[in-house]
Amino acid sequence: MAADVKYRVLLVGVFNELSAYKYSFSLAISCLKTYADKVLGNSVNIRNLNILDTDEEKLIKAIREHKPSIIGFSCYLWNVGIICDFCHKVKNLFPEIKILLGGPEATGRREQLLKSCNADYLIVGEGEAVFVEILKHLSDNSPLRGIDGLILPDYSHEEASNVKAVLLPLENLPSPFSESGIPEGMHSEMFFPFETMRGCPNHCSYCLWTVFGSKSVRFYPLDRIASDLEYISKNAPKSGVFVADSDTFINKDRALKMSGMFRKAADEGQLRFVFQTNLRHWDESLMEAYNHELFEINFGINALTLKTQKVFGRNCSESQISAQLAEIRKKAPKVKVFLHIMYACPGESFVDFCNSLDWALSQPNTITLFFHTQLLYGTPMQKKAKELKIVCRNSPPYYVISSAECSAAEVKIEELMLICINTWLYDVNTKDRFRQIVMEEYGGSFSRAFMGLWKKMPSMSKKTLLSVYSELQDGPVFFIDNYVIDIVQEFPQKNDTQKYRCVEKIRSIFDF
Ligand code: B12
Ligand code: SF4
Repeated sequence: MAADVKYRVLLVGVFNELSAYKYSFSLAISCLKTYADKVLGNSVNIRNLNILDTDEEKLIKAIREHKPSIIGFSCYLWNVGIICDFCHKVKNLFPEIKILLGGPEATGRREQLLKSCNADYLIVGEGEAVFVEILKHLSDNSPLRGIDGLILPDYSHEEASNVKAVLLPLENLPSPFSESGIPEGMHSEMFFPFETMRGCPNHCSYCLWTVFGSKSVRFYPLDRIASDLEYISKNAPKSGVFVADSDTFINKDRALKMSGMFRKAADEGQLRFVFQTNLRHWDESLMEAYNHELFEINFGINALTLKTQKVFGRNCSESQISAQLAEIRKKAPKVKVFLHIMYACPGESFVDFCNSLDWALSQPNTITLFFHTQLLYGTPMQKKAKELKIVCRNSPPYYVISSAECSAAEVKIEELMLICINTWLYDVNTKDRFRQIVMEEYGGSFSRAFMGLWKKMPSMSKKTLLSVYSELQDGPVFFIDNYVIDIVQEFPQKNDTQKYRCVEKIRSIFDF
């Protein structure tokens, strides 16, 4: 590539609004820009744009200002619908601009997404190496067909299915934080995804990582992690850092070494860390090392029903889980413990769901987040959907509508239950009274309490609840999951009008 050629690229990260994570930042596009800048130097001019899904005007303004030859969109479940709309608008307004897609939805949907967005290029899996390769080829005017990791619109289904991700050693990747700088305006109380590793050795059937081509686990050097954490704590204090690893604690020695780095950043920069992990990896030494009030640990329980665990590719009994959790509560009392449980899962009946819910809500000092099971494109579970008799929405977020064990009507009751129980349990106006009713009238069973209250509910209240349900269903993608997440983490504020309105209505029917 000639040194004076400026290939202009606009990379776009698109978010929807979660009250818990208001100001977000796309780690994906930062990694891409930092790597391409390092390899291609001044021969490219890449601008990154982080926008909300409502910010179409900002996007158009940035295109007019930056005049890119290529726009790259980072596609996830939460934004792929709006990105498709953006792509069609861009093609209408600026037909000369080429569109590049990447991210988990691009990896899962491949040629089908490329076509529905009318885009020009799509990258499978990790993007750094392929992105640079495309830019090099475009600048040299050499043909793109055959570049590893790339799909073009004229690829057949078979050709697209055979495209494999290209993985680089992590030591070769420059840091999007300490070597690139945090984007302007993101210098305090931000929310940053942060990696200490890539890949996952497990193969949970619902997860895209199994097809990401990254089963081999690769780690970033420890000194880079230390300098990045120091950089964030100095330059964006009081921020939330979401550690985006498959499981930070998979390698115990490393996790123990990193604990001091995380603690230092939490103490000096008041950074709040969110980790994701499997309970199995936790022993006494880890519990003690990570016992810090600014650490939040998300334990992926996913399912208690053994039949479901089998479908997921997991195997851990309820008693093992309870015992391990009790140990963590004892040895790491300062950490905030979140349990992640999926509902509407294959293998789980309505009764199993109720049992899981009651188990989860009886765990002391924990918060449980329930996620609607989704059949992500490209995952083993999606491929086996027919065999498992799962019916799901065919557009994002691909929620399971019914399974062999649970009818659509039962899944709907599960959602109504989650909306009501979470609102009544976390709203200051209802929580004490609701708990008292559960304990005194329903022997501590939240699910039986809901079913009892639902039976007695006047028809006007039922109507109100069903109207909130359909408002949440028809709202932006994931609204029910997002509603519940926001409620348990940071109650929606008055200015968050739609969610707040829903909360008010659910609160009002509690007094029927
Ligand atoms: C951080 C994170 C979040 C944050 C998002 C905030 C944020 N600012 O990013 C939070 C906690 C809010 C979140 C929520 C959810 N998340 Co999430 N999350 C992640 C996580 C852990 C890290 C993402 C990340 O930054 N990775 C690091 C970067 C470097 O990797 P990457 O994103 O894959 O990007 C690389 C490639 O994909 C590619 N690439 C990406 N974009 C582009 C663009 C171009 C142009 C190119 C060329 C290449 C390219 O190159 C990048 C560099 O190699 C991933 C799992 C994971 N570790 O990736 C799940 C993941 C993205 N989340 C997922 C899901 C399902 C959810 C939820 C829907 C869960 C739920 N049921 O509620 C919610 C949705 C919330 C909402 N907004 O509505 C799925 C998405 C699946 C999909 N098909 O999109 C993932 C992949 C987890 C999984 N195991 O399946 N999540
Ligand atoms: S769900 Fe977690 S443990 Fe399972 S394959 Fe995905 S990243 Fe790995």
